[in-house]
Amino acid sequence: MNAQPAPPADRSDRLRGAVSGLVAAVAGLALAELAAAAVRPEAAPLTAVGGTVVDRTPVAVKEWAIRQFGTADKLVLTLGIVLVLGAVAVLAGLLAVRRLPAAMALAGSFGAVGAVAAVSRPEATWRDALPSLAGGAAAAAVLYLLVTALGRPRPEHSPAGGAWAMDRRGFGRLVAAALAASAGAGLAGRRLGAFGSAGATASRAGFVLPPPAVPAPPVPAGADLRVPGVSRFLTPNRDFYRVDTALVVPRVDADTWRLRIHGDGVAKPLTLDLRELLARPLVEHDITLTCVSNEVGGPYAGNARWLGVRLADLLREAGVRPPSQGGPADQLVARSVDGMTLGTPVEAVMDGREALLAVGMNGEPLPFAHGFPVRMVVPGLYGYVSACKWLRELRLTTFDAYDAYWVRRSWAAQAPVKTQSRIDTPRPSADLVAGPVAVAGVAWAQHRGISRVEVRVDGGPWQEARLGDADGDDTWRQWVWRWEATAGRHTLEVRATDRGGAVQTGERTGTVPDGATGWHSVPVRVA
Ligand SMILES: Nc1nc2c(c(=O)[nH]1)N[C@H]1C(S)=C(S)[C@@H](COP(=O)(O)O)O[C@H]1N2
Ligand SMILES: [Mo]
Repeated sequence: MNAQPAPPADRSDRLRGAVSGLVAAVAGLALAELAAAAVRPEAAPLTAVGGTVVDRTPVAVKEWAIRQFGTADKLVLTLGIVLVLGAVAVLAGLLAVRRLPAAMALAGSFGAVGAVAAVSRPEATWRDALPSLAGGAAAAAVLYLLVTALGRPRPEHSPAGGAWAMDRRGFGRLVAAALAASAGAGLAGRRLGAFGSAGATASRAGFVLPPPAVPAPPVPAGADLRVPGVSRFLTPNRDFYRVDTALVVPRVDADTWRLRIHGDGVAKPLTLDLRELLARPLVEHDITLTCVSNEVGGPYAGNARWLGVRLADLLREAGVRPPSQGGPADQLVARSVDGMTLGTPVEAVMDGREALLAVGMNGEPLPFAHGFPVRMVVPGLYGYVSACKWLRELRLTTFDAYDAYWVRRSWAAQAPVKTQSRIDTPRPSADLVAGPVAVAGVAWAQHRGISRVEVRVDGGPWQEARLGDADGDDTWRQWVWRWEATAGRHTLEVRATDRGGAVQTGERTGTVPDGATGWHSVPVRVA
């Protein structure tokens, strides 16, 4: 405190201070959201700070968060940031009652934190600082208004002797006005945001998938065993898992989209727009996509019918040769519009497998969340080393010369998919009745194929499951095993064998650095 100590704050002062701080924060955020809708969605402070946290979170914490919260991890992250912001807002409000300038400076400096985060995001320009700066200034201004306008010292009316006796009704009105203005700004931001992405939305709505020059054969009738509780053979787009670092889904306008192909050994660099890309023959192919972050038995796997251009053909057109034919580049680095980088072996992309630049997913243009307008899909590789969504650049380089995003965060540079199998039914800890029980699920070993699935009960002998028909080697396979369940507690386990004869290892490892191994095991109770 300074030379003229203010009288001690009483409870209502503190309450008013805390409320003022929170209202100021809400107002600041709302204005920032509105401004971000005008600048670009990624520049919103919560999004920018959230993105920075995502990029800087240690792998162990991130894996823990994915385990705990699954696909809701982004929501949890945003809530966490909101909580921290709320706590600081309350502190700033308490401070404001006694030292208003310091509290305003605190509010402003929080805006500055958002601004620094925003300009440090991939593809950001200095304009990205504006929403946060405006938000910080608005928060400081609202704090000032709330704390001063009704804070005239009126000691004679204040039996408690507090210097900041408050006119409750007036304060309440001011708070209500600030909140109403914030809600208005928030709504306007929404509207403006939708307007900003209207071009992208229209470009997707108007996008008619061209017919494939090479259609995929129909899925064999017996691929889907139709056992209740088992994942459908083709995953509907709305159920397809989503894993990415984007806190706001990029909405790319197909009409202005461009793809650039360049780098080491690219004799003829290319820049293509969508029409030029689609002038090439389109291939349709069924591929199961899996995430390296998937725990044994986890949900991050999906199977879709993709439509796209053969990546190998496009690379050859650009003059690229794979390392086995003397090409200088062994890594293909895909970059997305949101600055994500994924490194794929050039050899794998050009070895004859159906590596695609996909535009279609299960007969629809890619959903925005899955990479509209163009993404990569490569059979046999985990998503983080192959499946770049919202693709915008392909650069040829070497693994020695460049580490992609996840490789800088302790994941392996090379990550072929590991053979895995999952029990979809019965669910863990299910209560069953003695008698026949269908134990069933899926197994995958993309680009090698699945030749056998076995199940065992309580560590007993392995028993062969019946397989669904194979739809090529790049997709998962369903399996079912009929169990004569007996009363008691039991543990079911599953393992798969690929077409090369390699049996899925039972050794339990975590997801880092190149994918989990071990057998999925499900405890059940039989009455
Ligand atoms: N631009 C971009 N592409 C990305 C990612 C990402 O974070 N950003 N995540 C990758 C990862 S880790 C996986 S597993 C797949 C998931 O694709 P999906 O969300 O369509 O299932 O996308 C890949 N492509
Ligand atoms: Mo992933």
